[in-house]
Amino acid sequence: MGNQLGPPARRLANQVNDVGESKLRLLWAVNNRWPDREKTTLMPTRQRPAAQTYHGLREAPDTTAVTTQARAAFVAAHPDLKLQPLVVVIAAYNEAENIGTVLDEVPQQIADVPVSMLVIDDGSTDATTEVAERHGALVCTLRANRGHGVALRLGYRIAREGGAQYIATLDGDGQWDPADLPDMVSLLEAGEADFVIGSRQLGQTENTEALLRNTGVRLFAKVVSFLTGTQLTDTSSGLRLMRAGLTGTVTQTQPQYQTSELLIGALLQGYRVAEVPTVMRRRLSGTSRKGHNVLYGVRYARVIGQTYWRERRAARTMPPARPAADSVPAARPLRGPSKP
Ligand SMILES: Nc1nc2c(ncn2[C@@H]2O[C@H](COP(=O)(O)OP(=O)(O)OP(=O)(O)O)[C@@H](O)[C@H]2O)c(=O)[nH]1
Ligand SMILES: [Mg+2]
Repeated sequence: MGNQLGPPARRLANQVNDVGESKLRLLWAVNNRWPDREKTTLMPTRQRPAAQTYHGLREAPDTTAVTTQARAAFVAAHPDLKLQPLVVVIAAYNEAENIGTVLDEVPQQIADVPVSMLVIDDGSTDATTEVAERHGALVCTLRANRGHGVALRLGYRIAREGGAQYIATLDGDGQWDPADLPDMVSLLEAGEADFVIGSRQLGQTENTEALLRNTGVRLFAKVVSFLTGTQLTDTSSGLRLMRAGLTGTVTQTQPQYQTSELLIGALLQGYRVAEVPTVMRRRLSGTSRKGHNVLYGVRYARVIGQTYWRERRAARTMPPARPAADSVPAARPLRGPSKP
């Protein structure tokens, strides 16, 4: 298959590295399918770390191998790990300049609940892992970038296995403020919700010039509200808090566009979702690792549609996943307290 590529594609393939893995990925991107390893002739490569952001709507075929290896290395480095009841999971990709400040903002206790910090470094080519470790986080490092969703799922799994009761997510660039977490924890502690989202629509965003993104946030919130019957204002917030078990029962397959998949799945499985106002800040430094353009919006919309149909079908045939012991009414629109 490699021999069928034209000179420009071959030149490009030569620039990619990671001992063949990235080259396979590039061939896959060019041909829109994963090449047969046996039949692929790989050109000699320069040894450089992988540096591509993964944007596929399906996991790359080697994702399980990459995450299994990362988890095994993490477990070997931290045998008998016992995490605190609240684990803050941060998936980071090339955030060495920001991750230290983000971690420094996370308190050791949130609403009296002790906190562990877990960073999943998704194949960064900078010093994200080293900086995160210096700032007190446990770090699990993937050898190649396999997507925000993949990294978070690995983080959720490690958190659950370490005994977490609640899992919070933040981004690695400082846009979400952990100062909002105490209100969110209180809602879970009071048994009023299973999943709490920090909403920039109920609060505000400092990225007022990002018209396309802000319009998308409003539009997708309306679409998901309509589909799920739950009034939502922000479906793509990176500031979230949930019961740890929820992350194990909601189906998640998206490598990159993971927020709406988790949210729609949770709602259709009967989990109660609440929103609290938050301020979305500007990135501490650098530019978006994902990019914001029409294509991003189209992919996001596709994930909403696919997830909705999949979960609706599943909801018809399976009982709700939310544990019956949580003896509070099933999903209903809920809002957290407004900030003064
Ligand atoms: N694991 C993983 N994380 C990613 C990837 N791309 C981005 N991230 C992380 O996901 C978070 C959000 O990504 P951003 O690039 O900041 O996207 P954004 O917040 O929508 O865009 P900006 O507002 O421009 O920052 C950050 O913590 C990134 O480091 C990726 O491919 N894998
Ligand atoms: Mg960001």
